[in-house]
This record gives sequence, C-alpha cells and structure tokens, in this order.
Amino acid sequence: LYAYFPGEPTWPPFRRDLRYAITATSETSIDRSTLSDVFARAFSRWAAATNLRFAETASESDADITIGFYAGSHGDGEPFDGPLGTLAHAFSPTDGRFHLDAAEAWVAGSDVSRSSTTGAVDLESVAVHEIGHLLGLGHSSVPDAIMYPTIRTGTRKVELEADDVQGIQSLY
Ligand code: TQI
Ligand code: CA
Ligand code: ZN
Ligand code: ZN
Repeated sequence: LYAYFPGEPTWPPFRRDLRYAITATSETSIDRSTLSDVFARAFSRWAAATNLRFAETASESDADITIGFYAGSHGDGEPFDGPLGTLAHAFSPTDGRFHLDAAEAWVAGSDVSRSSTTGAVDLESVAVHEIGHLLGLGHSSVPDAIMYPTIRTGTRKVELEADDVQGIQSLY
C-alpha cells in the first residue's frame, strides 16, 4: 500500500498548475534538451493520473519545483555519497527541491538495460519516483509500485502502478 509523509502535506487546492525549473546542470554531462524531455515525460505520468499540470520554466524565481545535479555536500545537510547508495532526494510539499547525485552513471533517453556501464541508473525512473515524493507520497509496500523504496540498477520503471494512482488520487 501507498503512504504519505507525516501530516499528509500536499500542494494546496488552489495550486494545480505547478512550474518546475531545471537549475543546476553544470555537474552533469547530459545535454539540456535531453533533460527537458526526460523530466517532461516523468511529470506527464503524474499529470495523467491527477488534475495537476506541470510546465517547465526557465526562471528559477518563478518555479515551484527546482531540479538540479549536485556532487557531495551541497548545502542542505543531506550530502550525496558518490556512485550508487543515494541516487537522488526530494523534499515533501511544498518545499519543491529535487536533487540528483551528479556522481551516478545516469542514462537518459536510451535503454538502460543495454548500457555496459556498471551501476547505470535510468534518470526517468528515478525522476518519476522523486516527483511522487515532491507531490506528497511516501514509500509503498507494493514491489511493482513506482513508490517502492528500491529499484535494481540497470532497470527502467516509469509506469505508475494501480497503487501509485490510488495514492496520488487520494491526495489530489
Ligand atoms: N533516495 C531515497 C528515495 O527517494 C531518499 C529517501 C529515503 C527518501 N527515505 C525517504 C525520500 C523518505 C523521501 C522519503 O527514496 S534513493 C529509489 C528507489 C532513491 C531510491 O536515492 O535511495 C529511487 C531514489 F525507489 F528506486 F529505490 C530514487 Cl527510484
Ligand atoms: Ca550516490
Ligand atoms: Zn540535496
Ligand atoms: Zn523514495
């Protein structure tokens, strides 16, 4: 079953159009347009299950959600740990921060199962999971759910399960 954060924080009912900015990209070699595509696809999966809408904005000051790649300590008391371990983290509503570990072997826009890099991690899969956290979902006990707390490296998991849909629809 799905879960929420303590206190069930959500984006408030008058905020159904959320804007995200991809702000910190100097630590990744993935090009900007690929990042835009991957995050747009990840957000669209949650938009399809709710009345939420998401749009990318170039202006950080305009953004509800900020997305960036960081290496090691990056000022929020939750330092990244190099390859594997923690891949990314996102804060509960309405914080909006979504950080990715720049040290991961991110794969974007091609099939991660065909990557020869050890520990390759599918960016879109992690993005779909972290957006669930940004919207207020905690971890699920259903192994096929996007919000299940583990994923095998070299795999892709981007489709919401019935459990994820029920969880997000009970919040929005
Ligand atoms: N990052 C953890 C996660 O997002 C961070 C975390 C641990 C967390 N406990 C939390 C975030 C409680 C919110 C609430 O779950 S991670 C996966 C998964 C991670 C893990 O790097 O371990 C994905 C990031 F589920 F696949 F294992 C993305 Cl998809
Ligand atoms: Ca890591
Ligand atoms: Zn962080
Ligand atoms: Zn998680």
